Amino acid sequence: MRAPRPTRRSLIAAVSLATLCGLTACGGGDAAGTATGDDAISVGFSQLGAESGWRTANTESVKASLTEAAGFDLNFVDAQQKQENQIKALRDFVAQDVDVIAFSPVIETGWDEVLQEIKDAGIPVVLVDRTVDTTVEDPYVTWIGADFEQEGRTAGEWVAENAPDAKVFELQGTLGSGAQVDREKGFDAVVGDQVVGKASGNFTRAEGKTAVEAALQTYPETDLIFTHNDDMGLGAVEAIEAAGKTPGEDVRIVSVDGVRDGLQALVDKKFNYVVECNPVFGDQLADLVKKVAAGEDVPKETIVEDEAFDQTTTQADVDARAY
Ligand code: GZL
Repeated sequence: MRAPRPTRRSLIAAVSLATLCGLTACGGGDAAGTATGDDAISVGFSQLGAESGWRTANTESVKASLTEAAGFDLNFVDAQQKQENQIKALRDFVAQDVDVIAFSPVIETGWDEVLQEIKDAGIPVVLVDRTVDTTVEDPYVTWIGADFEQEGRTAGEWVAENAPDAKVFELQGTLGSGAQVDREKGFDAVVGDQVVGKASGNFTRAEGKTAVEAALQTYPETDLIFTHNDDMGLGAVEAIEAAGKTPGEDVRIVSVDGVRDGLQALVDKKFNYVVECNPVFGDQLADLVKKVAAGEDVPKETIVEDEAFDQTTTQADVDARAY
């Protein structure tokens, strides 16, 4: 294990400054500012998986922004929703001595050892999307993502307003993930007394369908499902229809994400309300990574703005969606 290198950031800052001088005063490099070879900011990115439309859109946004032309050397690794794969990738990034490590932790806990190893190596961490719960002091420089608890509250407020007598089944995301923990916290704070049962669909369509097939047997009084993401909600639609019921009517559906398929379900009257969780923040991430690599100050957190959609959403709105 190498001793911590407190001057790492100043070293990167010096290299960045030299590169800038090279590009301006000495005519070195590419006039467009494309980093060449050693000047590029090497980024190790551990993406948790490809479990949902949201994740796919997020990955596309990250890859579209952290490009070679923009000055990055991106090593992007998909963990197939397995924490052990993320931990291996993070250790590989340390061995590669990347300039910055970015990752979206599949669950909040279990990162203490590897985060300490990264800290000891003097590599700054940018936390993306999901959150961590760790004993490591000051484990990351900055986090960019959505306010999951507010998303849950917004969904709960719609239910309180539009379905105050509903018997709610809560279809939860990956148990122990920041998105699941905080969406549940926000929703239950508003209408927890209406929740008759909960189960996880692990943020996937197939597991969401399976969970709702069981829920409709266990909680036959269910007439509203709060799903932590659109993909599980679309699985719920299949389960509700298989049970001979009409989604959006017999069993209303309140969802989170706002991917195109989720908004299409709104237009098709199978979803009733969708709280957006915007995955397209690659440009903001790229800006944060550049500043972190240069040792510049960055905010501890950047909240990605969300909105919400009801059944007044039109087909034109859906067709115009970026993701
Ligand atoms: C939210 C993100 C969640 C999405 C799901 O920012 O972490 O993970 O809501 C995805 O679709 O699986």
